[in-house]
Amino acid sequence: MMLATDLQKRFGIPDQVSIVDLAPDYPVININNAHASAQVALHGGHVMSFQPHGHEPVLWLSGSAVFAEGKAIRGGIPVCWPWFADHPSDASLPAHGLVRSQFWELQAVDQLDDGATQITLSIQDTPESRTLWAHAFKLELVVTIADSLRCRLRMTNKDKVNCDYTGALHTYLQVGDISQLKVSGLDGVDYLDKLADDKRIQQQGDITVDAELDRIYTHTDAEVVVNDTALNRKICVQKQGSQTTVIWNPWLDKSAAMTDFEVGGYQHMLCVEAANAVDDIVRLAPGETHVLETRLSVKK
Ligand code: TA6
Repeated sequence: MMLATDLQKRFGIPDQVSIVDLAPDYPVININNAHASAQVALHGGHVMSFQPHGHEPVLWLSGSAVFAEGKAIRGGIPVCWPWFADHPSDASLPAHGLVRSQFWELQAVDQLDDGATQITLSIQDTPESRTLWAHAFKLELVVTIADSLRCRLRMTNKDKVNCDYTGALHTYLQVGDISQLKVSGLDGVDYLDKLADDKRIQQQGDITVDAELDRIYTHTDAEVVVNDTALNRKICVQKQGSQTTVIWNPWLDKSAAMTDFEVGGYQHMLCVEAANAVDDIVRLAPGETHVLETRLSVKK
């Protein structure tokens, strides 16, 4: 992987994009354009923060997050791939796949005509990755920072055989107060309750959160609106290439058991994840691509 100093020389844009080491050999891209500020780590292809000018941060990032190779960053938008949650048949493999805990390559930094900044990162198979997932692949993440945040995860099957995978853009939204939250857009949609042996339940009305909540909403491409009453704003989460939406808050006990989850952080976050999971499995023939996209915007 290139050093931050070399990345800065090649990709830096004065007054808009700089690349520095957040920790030794741990480069991050700092973006500040006319619309917003953001930070993206090469580790995990991980959007860590996004804040449109004049708004509160949109993404939650744990104050106890660990910035070290092999450890997924707690918060922001982890890229879960090529499996969502636990590996379907081998519990010894890491949860949420391989790529959120590996360094990606920075491919491009572009200024767009409307003043947005577009970052392209990629990762592909290695001899090591093929021992854990026996396919040749190329993943590209294109992050567009404007007054909204758009993340497009493009998977290309570089293998000679079909490949099946699941995954998610595991977005941690920042909210003023979880107990004053209403989430709309999933009324009438069935979900699997991960806290009740995957019992299938139909959502009635808005979602409110007053305890641990871990739900996989299926067969839905709906926009989700998080009514963040405490901050007097609405966060809109749109998606493409996904029929599954995951809503998660670990609440007190589950978050206290995670050393990288800052104490009390559960009161200020909610995961709203654009996913391909459960029976929403992506099957690609050799050379085929699939794009999973999430787009975040804020309204006062
Ligand atoms: O997306 C929800 C979930 O699958 C939860 O079950 C919980 O495990 C969460 O992801 C976080 O997983 P992680 O491996 O990042 O601690």
